[in-house]
Amino acid sequence: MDNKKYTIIGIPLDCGKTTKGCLMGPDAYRTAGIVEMISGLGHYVDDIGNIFPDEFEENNDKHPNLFKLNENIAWVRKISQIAKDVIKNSIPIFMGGDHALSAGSVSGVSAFAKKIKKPQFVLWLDAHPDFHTLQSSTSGNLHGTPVAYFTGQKGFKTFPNLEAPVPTKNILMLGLRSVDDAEKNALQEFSMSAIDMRYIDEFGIKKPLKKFLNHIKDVNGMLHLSLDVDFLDPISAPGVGTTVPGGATIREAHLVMEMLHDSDLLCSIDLVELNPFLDKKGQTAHLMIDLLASALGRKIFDKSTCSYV
Ligand SMILES: [Mn+2]
Repeated sequence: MDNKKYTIIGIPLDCGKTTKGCLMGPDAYRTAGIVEMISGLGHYVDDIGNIFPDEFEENNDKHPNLFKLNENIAWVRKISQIAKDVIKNSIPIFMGGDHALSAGSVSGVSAFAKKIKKPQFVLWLDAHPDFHTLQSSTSGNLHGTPVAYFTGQKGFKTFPNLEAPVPTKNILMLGLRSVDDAEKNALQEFSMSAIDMRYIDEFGIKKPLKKFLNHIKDVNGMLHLSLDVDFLDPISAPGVGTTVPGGATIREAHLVMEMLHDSDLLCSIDLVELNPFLDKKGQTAHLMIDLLASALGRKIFDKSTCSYV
């Protein structure tokens, strides 16, 4: 097995929505043993601790309908800077924090991909597409907007300048089951590969992912994984503020992670939306770490032990 170098970045960002608790995410992952898991698989791991944004103006009078806009912008700037730096010589794991952080992580890693002349791809595992613009968002919660930002949609003038927008055709979304009308129209307009649970029920999760991974390999691309807790069914993953019934099963999620490991394409990872305040005795934190372990090379068997297969 190839040993890799991972850098863990704690991002206690909790301003992408009004429900509080994601700020405890990084410490919950540490408590559940994320560092020990990664080193136990034979990898090198460096936990650089939690990061925080530079100073920002709290006053948000110009956009009162957007929740904590200035704080979100300050976070995106900081996360993007750190992402650009860390990805130079390791695989960053952005430990959230809510999904607003991906505006920073993805914009940072895609700027690096552009610099080394590789196409950036994103696998978005989520119940929601998070493809709202600042204008289309009715909730005003910015954790519903990162995909629109990092794909270069209009209306993010107040945000940090985007160095390398990710083309919408380079994104695969899996697990969708809560999409509002504005997002439905936008996904269709941009021909986004957005796979909902109905598709997964009928045809399985393997086929679209395999096709996506083969394509990334063909064009020598870089792959960012963004794993939202609410991709999973809330029965197995209750520790999130945006539960939607009917999500991916534990086995479906592990299959995705094992396929990601087999592809050897992962360059950066977000673990987002864990809310330990809503979790049940660490169940969700442990599940997220088990899934990460599969993506990093943990296997049930190294080889088949049965002569009948
Ligand atoms: Mn999300």
